[in-house]
Amino acid sequence: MGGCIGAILCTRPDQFCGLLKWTANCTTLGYDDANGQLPSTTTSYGPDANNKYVTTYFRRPIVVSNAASISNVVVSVQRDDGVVLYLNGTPIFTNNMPVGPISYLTYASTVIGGVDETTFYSQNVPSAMNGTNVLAAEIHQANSNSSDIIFDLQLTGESLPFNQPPSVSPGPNQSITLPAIATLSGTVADDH
Ligand SMILES: [Ca+2]
Repeated sequence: MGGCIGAILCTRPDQFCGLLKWTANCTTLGYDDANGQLPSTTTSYGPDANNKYVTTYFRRPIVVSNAASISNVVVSVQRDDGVVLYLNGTPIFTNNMPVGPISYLTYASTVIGGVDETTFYSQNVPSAMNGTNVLAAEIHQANSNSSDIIFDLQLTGESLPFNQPPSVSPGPNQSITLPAIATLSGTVADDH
C-alpha cells in the first residue's frame, strides 16, 4: 500500500493530536468506480472478471509509543461491499457482513451502490498497545461479478500532552486573628 496511508501524527509529545491516521480520500484501495471515485491504488480481482476474488486482504503495522495516554480511538471506514477490521488479530469493526463465521469465500450481506460507496462509517474501537500493532482489513465482494470494491480507512485518537510541568497553587487568601491557627490549603500536581 502506498500514498499517505499510515502517517503517525503524534510525532511531537507536547501537542494534542490524533494518534494516527489513514487519511481519508487520499488512499483509497480497490478497483473500478465507486460513485465516481476511482481508487488511488488499484488492486487485483484475479484472472477472471466474471469470477472475481471474493475477499481482498490489507494489513499495516502501526507503531505506538504512548498507548496509556491515548483515548477516544475512532475508526472510520469506506467500504464496498463488506468489511471486517482486526487489531492484532481481534475483530474491532464489522460492516455489511453476515452473522457467523466469515471466510475468504463469504460474500458481503448486500450490494453497496451510489453514495453508500463513498460513505464513511465510524465507531469507537479499542486503543492500540505499545509497540508494533497490526491493523488488518478484509474487503468482501457482494457477488462474483460485481464491478468494484473500495476501501479507505481513518483511525484517530486523542493523546494527552506527555510529561507536563508540575503545577502549584497557593490556595485561597486567608485572614485570621491571632492566636488562631491558619490552615494552608495549597496544592501541587504533576502527571509523572
Ligand atoms: Ca462491489
